[in-house]
Amino acid sequence: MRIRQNINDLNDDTLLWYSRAVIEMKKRDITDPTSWWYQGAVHGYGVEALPDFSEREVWSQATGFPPPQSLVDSEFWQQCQHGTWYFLPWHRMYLMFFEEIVAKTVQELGGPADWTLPYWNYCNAYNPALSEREQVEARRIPEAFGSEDGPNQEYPGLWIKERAHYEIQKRNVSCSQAMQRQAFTTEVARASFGGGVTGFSHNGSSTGQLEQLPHNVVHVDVGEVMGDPNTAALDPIFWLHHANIDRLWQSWLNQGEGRENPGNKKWRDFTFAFHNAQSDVVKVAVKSVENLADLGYTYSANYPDNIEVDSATQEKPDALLDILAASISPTQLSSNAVNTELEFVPKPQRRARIKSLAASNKSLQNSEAKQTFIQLDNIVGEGVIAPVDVFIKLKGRTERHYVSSIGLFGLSNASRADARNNGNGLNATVDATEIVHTLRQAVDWDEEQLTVELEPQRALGNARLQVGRISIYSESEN
Ligand SMILES: [Cu+2]
Repeated sequence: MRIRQNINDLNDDTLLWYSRAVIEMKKRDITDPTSWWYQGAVHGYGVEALPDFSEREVWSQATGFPPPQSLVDSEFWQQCQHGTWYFLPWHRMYLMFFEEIVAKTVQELGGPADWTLPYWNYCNAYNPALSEREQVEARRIPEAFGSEDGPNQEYPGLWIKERAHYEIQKRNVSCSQAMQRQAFTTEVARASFGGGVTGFSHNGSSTGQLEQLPHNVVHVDVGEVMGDPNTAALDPIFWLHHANIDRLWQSWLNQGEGRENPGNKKWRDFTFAFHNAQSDVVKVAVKSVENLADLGYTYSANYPDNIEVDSATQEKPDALLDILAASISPTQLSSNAVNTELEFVPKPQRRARIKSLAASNKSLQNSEAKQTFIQLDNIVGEGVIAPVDVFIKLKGRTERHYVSSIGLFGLSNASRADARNNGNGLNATVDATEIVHTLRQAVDWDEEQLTVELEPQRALGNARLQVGRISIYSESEN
C-alpha cells in the first residue's frame, strides 16, 4: 500500500527522486506518452498568445516541439475535466497513471521501487493545532520547488520560471467551504461539492465547491503556467496540488452524514482513456476509482476535524431556490473594486422574501437561515487573471462584507467559441447564506439595497474580464 505523505512531513528522498524523474521525463519526446510534455498535454495544450502570458513560449521548450496535429487532436490530449461531476474522478485517474510513470522512471534511474506522490496540504493554514509559522508554511510552495529567486540547488527539476506567486493568500486556501457541502452533485444550485451533471466536459461551467475553492483559486494564485489549464500540469507543483484535492474527496466521504458519491449510472459507467507506464492504452470507468480502498494507495492523514467549518448553517440540497435580483447589464472588471447594482424581481413574482424575515429572525438559529447564493454567469475574458474576491454591500454604505473568492481557471478557453467550447464563458456560485443571515438581523436592513462588489486580488494588467450576469438566489418559502 502506497501512502501519499504531506510534503511538509517528508524526511526521505521522495523529492530528490521526483526532481530527477522530472528532468529525465523532460528529455523524452513530446510524442512519448511517458514524457513530461505528453503528460502535461493530457491535461491541456494550447499555443495562444494571451495578454501577459504566452502558451507558445512555454510549450516551445518541449523536446520534439511542435507535436503533430493528429496528436493535438487525439482522444488523449486536452482531456482534463472541469466544471463537471467528472472533475474528481478524471483527475484521480490522471494522478494514478502519472504516479506510475514517475515511479517507473525513478526505478530506472536506480531509485526505490515504491516512489509515491506527496500532497501539498495548504488547508493546514487553518489548522489550530499548528503554530503560526507552520500555518504560513502550509500555504507557501514548499522550498524544494524553489522560490522567487530561482531553483533550489538540490532539486533543480522542481522549479519552473513561470510562477507568479509562492505564498498563497490565506483566504485562497480555505478548504472548509467545500468540506461542509453535503451533496456531491445537485441540479438546484450549482453549489455542490463535486460539480454538476454533464457529459464529457473539457471546459465546463458546472463547477463544484471543491473545484472552485481551493482548487481553481490556488491555480490562479500561483498563476502563469499553473493559472492556465493549457500549461498547468507542466509545473511540478500541479501534481501535489491535485493530490491534496484527491485527498479532500476521500476526507469528505469519510465525514459521513449522508455524504456519498453519485449513484447515477451515467457517472459510474463513464470511461476515460489514458496511457500507463508501459505506454499501453487503458480505459478506466469512474466507478472503479470512486473508493480509495480499491486503489492501492491512501493518504497519511485526512482533513482534520479540528479545522472548523466556516458556517454552522445547515445545507438543504433539495431546497428550491427563487431568484431575488439580477444585474441588467454586464459588469466590466478593472483592477479596482467594481460595484454592481441589482434589479430586484417584483415582489409578487418572488416567493423567497429575505426582508419578511428581518423583524423576527433575531432569534433564529443559524440552522434555520435561508440558503442564499450569488451566481456569476457568462464570465468571459482573456489572460491569466488573479483570484477575484466577492463582497456584498448595502447601497450608500462604505463597509463591505466578504463572501468568498473565485478562481477563473480556464477563462480564455471558455471564452473562445471553437470545436471544444461554446464561448459562453465560466460560471461561479458562492454561498452567501451566513453573511446575508447576519445582515438581515441589522435594524436597518433592506434587501433591495443589496449590491455585489467584485475585486481582483491583483491588478489585471493587460488581461480583461467581464461578468455577464450577477444574480442572487434564495431558498423558497415553501
Ligand atoms: Cu487543477
